[in-house]
Amino acid sequence: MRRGRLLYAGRLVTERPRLEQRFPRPSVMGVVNVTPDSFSDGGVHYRTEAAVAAAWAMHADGAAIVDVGGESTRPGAEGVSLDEELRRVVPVLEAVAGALPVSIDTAKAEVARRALELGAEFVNDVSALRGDPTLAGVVAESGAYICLLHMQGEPRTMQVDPRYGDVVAEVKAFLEQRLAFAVAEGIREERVCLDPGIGFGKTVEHNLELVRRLDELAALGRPIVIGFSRKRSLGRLLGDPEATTGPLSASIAAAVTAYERGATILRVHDVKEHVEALTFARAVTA
Ligand code: HH2
Repeated sequence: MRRGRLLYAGRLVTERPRLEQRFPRPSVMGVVNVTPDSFSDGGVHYRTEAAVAAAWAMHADGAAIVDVGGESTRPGAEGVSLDEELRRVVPVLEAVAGALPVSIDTAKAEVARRALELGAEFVNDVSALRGDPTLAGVVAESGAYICLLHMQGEPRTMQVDPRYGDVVAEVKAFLEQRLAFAVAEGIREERVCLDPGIGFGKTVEHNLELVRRLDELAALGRPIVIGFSRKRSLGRLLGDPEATTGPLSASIAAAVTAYERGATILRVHDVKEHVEALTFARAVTA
């Protein structure tokens, strides 16, 4: 094998740059939920053709990567079976992975393995390697990038009554521990990014505090991912106590604010508008 290259799934894969080189600040991750029940889009990308078209459109609009997922993690969601998750995402991955930059949003090793074989380069794991004991090995072997996300509880119950002493200190300690676990499992630290998990077992105030003190999480030395797009905290902050989503305007403000406090990757549904807003923010701060 030539120096600087590695073999995965029978193919030579050029060694990847550090995550922060591959995804400079700010980079936009476009969300493609191949689900009938996601909180944010009501299933508009559930059909393969719709998901593929959305992925290409997000790429054209400036997304650095598109995040394809087949299982909703919205509050109250039940998990889906391996077969069902594969049935949803594989046709989409066959059409786009390798042709444009793709992340797979999964906690299942088998889904990640199939996605990486098809050309995905990034695993977005909301379980932070706590869900499937074989996922870390799949990521390590493939050399993929990975996002580790903080969640209190599990999607079915996480929004029932989330509590913390100091939310930032607890999320930081968790992410530091999961980063150490990933590295101990053979994943290179330079391929890992961290996500405080906006809305994953957090109140509105917890989510705001995490963005307010994002510099403390950035001090862990790894790029930070923020996914505030369309989340219910935005709608609730704006005065609807029953909101299950939030508007685009507040989503953009959240992304720009997070970027200014150190976020690297912004995970969003409305790529064009976020790319435009972040281009301005970057021009001012760069
Ligand atoms: N949020 C959701 C799903 N995956 N991944 C990361 N890294 N960060 C996030 O904040 C995040 C995530 C939930 O949003 P969405 O995918 O739009 O909804 P659903 O889980 O209902 O499909």
